[in-house]
Amino acid sequence: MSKMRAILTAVILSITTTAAFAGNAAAGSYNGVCESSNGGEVCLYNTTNFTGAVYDTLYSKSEYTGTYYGTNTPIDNTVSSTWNRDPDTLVTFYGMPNYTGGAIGQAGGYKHSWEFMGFNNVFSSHCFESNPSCPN
Ligand SMILES: [Ca+2]
Ligand SMILES: [Ca+2]
Repeated sequence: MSKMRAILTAVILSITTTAAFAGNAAAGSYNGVCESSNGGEVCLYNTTNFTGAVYDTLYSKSEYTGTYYGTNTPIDNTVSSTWNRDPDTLVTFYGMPNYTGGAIGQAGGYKHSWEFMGFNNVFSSHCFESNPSCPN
């Protein structure tokens, strides 16, 4: 009985530790840092080489209404490179809001510069394939 109690205590301690890490203020969506924690972010840059201002998010985004972190520059139709830091989830970018228009996928973990691929300054939404509201 006392052994079972020890095991339960260990499990509870483990959960508490995990919650403390999840609440770490240094990591998170839209903090200006492209991170792989919490499942991995997708990061949008308005430069072609993954530098400068970034829009980093853990989530699908049906309309590009935001601005690059710390700037007044809208992300809509200004994205030139992207980095999918979710290692195992495809993200699809769309030329129009609500996951419509021309579409191109980016596999987990990859970086792409869209300048030479005909998708420069066109993206207006993106969707992680794990999101049930994504098309197909
Ligand atoms: Ca981040
Ligand atoms: Ca667009």
